[in-house]
Amino acid sequence: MDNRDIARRLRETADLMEVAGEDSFRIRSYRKAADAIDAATVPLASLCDDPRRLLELPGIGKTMCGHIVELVGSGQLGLHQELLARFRPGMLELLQVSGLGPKTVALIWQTYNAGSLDEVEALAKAGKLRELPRMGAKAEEKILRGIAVHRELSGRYRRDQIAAVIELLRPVLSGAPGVTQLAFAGSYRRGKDTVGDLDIIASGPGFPQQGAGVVAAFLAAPRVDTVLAQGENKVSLRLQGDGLQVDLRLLPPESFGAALQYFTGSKQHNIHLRSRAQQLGLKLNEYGLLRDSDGVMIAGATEEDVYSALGLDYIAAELREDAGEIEAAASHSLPHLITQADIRGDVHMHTTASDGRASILEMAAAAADRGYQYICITDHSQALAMASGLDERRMLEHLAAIRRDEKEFQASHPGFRVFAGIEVDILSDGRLDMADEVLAQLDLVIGSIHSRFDQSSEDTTARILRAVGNPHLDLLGHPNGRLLLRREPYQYDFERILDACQAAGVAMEINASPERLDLNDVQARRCRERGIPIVINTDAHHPRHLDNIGYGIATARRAWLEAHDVLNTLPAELFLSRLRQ
Ligand code: DGT
Ligand code: CA
Ligand code: CA
Ligand code: ZN
Repeated sequence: MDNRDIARRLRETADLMEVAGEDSFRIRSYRKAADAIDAATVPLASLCDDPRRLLELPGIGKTMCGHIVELVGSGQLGLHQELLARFRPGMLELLQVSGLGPKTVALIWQTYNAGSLDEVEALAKAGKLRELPRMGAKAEEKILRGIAVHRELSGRYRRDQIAAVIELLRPVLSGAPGVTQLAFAGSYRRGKDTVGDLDIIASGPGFPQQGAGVVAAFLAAPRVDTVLAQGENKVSLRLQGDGLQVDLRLLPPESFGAALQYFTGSKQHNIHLRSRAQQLGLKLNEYGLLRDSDGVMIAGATEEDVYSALGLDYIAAELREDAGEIEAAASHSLPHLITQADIRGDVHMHTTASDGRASILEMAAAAADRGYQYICITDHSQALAMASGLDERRMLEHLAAIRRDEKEFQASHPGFRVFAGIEVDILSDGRLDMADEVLAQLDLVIGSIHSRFDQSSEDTTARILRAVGNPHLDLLGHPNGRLLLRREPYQYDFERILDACQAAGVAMEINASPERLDLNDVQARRCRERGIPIVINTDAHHPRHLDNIGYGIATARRAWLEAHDVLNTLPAELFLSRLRQ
């Protein structure tokens, strides 16, 4: 059980206690402990042998210490199970619906004895929720929308969750008897921001008949919960914890490329490709590309062979959505997609000056280790009090510290630039949360929305337009404010914002955090078409978050972006000169 799981279980316990109407002081101690665990830098499981070390963490007292030891030891928490037994199993899912906090859930439970998604949805549709105290037709409608969104999102997973599973399975499968090639396909390989299930292709001589070894290794892999299906060339499993489904398919080496192509999809891309094959007198399936006339296989071992035999340039997996890529491959006009190696600097990150975990110098060192030539430090402004955002006085001190630390860092890393910037809040009326005189002294000003997500589309559009109108703003940070699988984007007129950005020379961010991926692929492609520059940032709050850049690159590739569409592929001085003048 990792820190994230422990924190989640404690938060769920707090929510369930709240529904049960327990003491608010006690409830708060569970939430505080969960926050402390999220912030902890060591795995708690490693401290459980010596519980005194657990007690040293802020916010962890005797009770929490006991809970953590219990969770790490047994994977369960008695109190959590007791509470759940009092309600319905669906209660936890209900609590995840946006617009349904523990207080509302408690009220619904006490009044109607309803505790599942279906029950609450039925009540809302019957107009029963608006009759409750402090509720109304609007709140009821919001709950209905929340339930619909939840249904749509549940059963999907963020890319970092899938990456963790791949890290677990790759060594198990690649080391299994007979395996010569292994690939992770499906929507994950296409770089989609969320993934429904994980598709794996394994090949080796004589597979699938000779594949018993890899099937055995798969079944014995860590985290396997149940076997959903097992056939001659396919095994499907469900994993413990998040319930992810994983499909493994076995094929002989001569079919590996065709299978990888087929199971990478997308379905629409495959349908288009098959019809092209038919026109050429060929037949394409997961085993190979065959000649209609005599059934002879003309390609199949590699994807390159398959595309080439269809008269197409190789199409990168991220482009395979039937969004013009097949036509472009036929006319040799595919984009030369950006790669991670093109990125020369990361210019959105936080330090201990606001809510980051590391110092300026530690972030610089981590970036230099990753081969970058520059970074920009962009801590929060004061409106984000929770993140101890900076006011003007503290920003000026921080600016001086950044300039000092840059000099110090350059002694060991000549030429490395540490730019000074800010992620300034765009206030609800569109003003920036920092005096212009201070913004004027910074190298980069990122404007982001962190509050009042509920404004109307008109108000949010006006809000962002006013922010873009501030001559100091260089970049719009995570322009949709979505949190994948948790919070919907705020609504606004995207095209009008693009008009304004284009006129003012303001760039748009692809925030590479796997919880955001914001801009999304479709919007970023629109920016490329409009000539609006993109910056890909990790928004790191910890040195290791710098590794998230790959998620942003995948989104950029899905958006058909080339290196020259992205400002932070430029050397430091050119990067600065290309920001809004
Ligand atoms: P997901 O898992 O919902 O995020 O999306 P995918 O794209 O990974 O979809 P999945 O797992 O159902 O199937 C993997 C790939 O297999 C899919 O991208 C294309 C291929 N595939 C699956 N079913 C069909 C089908 O009925 N026709 C065709 N042409 N391809 C299919
Ligand atoms: Ca899939
Ligand atoms: Ca699948
Ligand atoms: Zn932000």
